[in-house]
Amino acid sequence: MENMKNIEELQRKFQEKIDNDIRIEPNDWMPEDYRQTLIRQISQHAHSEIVGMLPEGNWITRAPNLRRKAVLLAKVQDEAGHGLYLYSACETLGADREETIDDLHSGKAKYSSIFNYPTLTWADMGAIGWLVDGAAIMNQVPLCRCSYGPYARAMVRVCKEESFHQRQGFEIISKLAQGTPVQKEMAQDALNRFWWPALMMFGPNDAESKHTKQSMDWKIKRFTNDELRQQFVDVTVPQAEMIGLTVPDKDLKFNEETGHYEFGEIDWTEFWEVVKGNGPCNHDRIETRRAAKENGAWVREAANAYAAKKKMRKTA
Ligand code: BYC
Repeated sequence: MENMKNIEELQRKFQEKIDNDIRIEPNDWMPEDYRQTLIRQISQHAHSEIVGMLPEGNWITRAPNLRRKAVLLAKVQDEAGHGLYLYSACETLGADREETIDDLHSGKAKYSSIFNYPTLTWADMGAIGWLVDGAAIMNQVPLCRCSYGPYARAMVRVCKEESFHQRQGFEIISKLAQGTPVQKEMAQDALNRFWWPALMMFGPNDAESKHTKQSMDWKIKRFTNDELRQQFVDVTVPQAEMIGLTVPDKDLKFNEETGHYEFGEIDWTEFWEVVKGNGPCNHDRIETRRAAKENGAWVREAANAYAAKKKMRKTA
């Protein structure tokens, strides 16, 4: 009885903090479901950053000039950094980093569907920066106000870097769109292939999203999947028009009354197939990550041996 009362009191204090927009910190009491929801979302987010290095990493050796190569290299390194902050944020909730990564490698854990599409041409580097990082910013800026402190703070830096990424992508795609007819065709083809997968990044429709309601109540999510998707479309369509590219959606039209673009139906069958592991690159992405872990085993062993030796010397 005493224990029940205690939990009710903790629950009340937790809710009071949420209601007053006071951050929940790692040592604060939190409901187990809140903790598990955060571990799920933050670890999936971390995996997305890490797997997200692969499609662009594929073009580092083939960037068209030194400047482009240096910028792309820096961007891919930033994604690695984002993954590491996020794994750390996840550890503050009591998750074991190695187990989390093993879940990715065994196919148990999800990561963003977008990274299961191939990068076929240099224009895809433009499309990814512009659309994928653009969608990531739209989703992540509100996460800077997430109720869990370490996640919210990690997002502040991540968003600053993502906006540089978005701009570098937009610069690549707009240069190509203003280039030779072949370059313009390449830019249009990249937009055609990445437009719909970028819209899918925001997750299922609100009616199908099983976590949104609870995550909004806990102020983990501040907007629904459909609200963010709409914001992204509203911002991105005029950018495409400005650089002379056509968004591949015959149903796209601006509604003067609502002030929003109406857009066509997303192919949800394709989305769920990719999420289930049946996208064009799912197998390849996971195999690459697994191989990276195996090939790096000697580095971890050497680092551990060095740390142990240092400790022994200190205690001797
Ligand atoms: N792909 O109830 P829902 C980046 C899953 S950017 C795969 O709406 P929630 C980067 C969802 O996990 C990308 N799975 O869930 C950019 C759930 O499955 P579980 C990463 C998806 O959590 C450039 C189920 O579907 N960004 O990193 O309320 C370069 C039902 O969905 C997807 C983030 O992770 C998807 N697109 O909302 C490099 C942002 N969508 O867990 C890197 C943080 C949904 O029940 N995450 N699912 O098995 C979020 O904001 C939210 O988790 C989501 C989904 C909006 C993604």
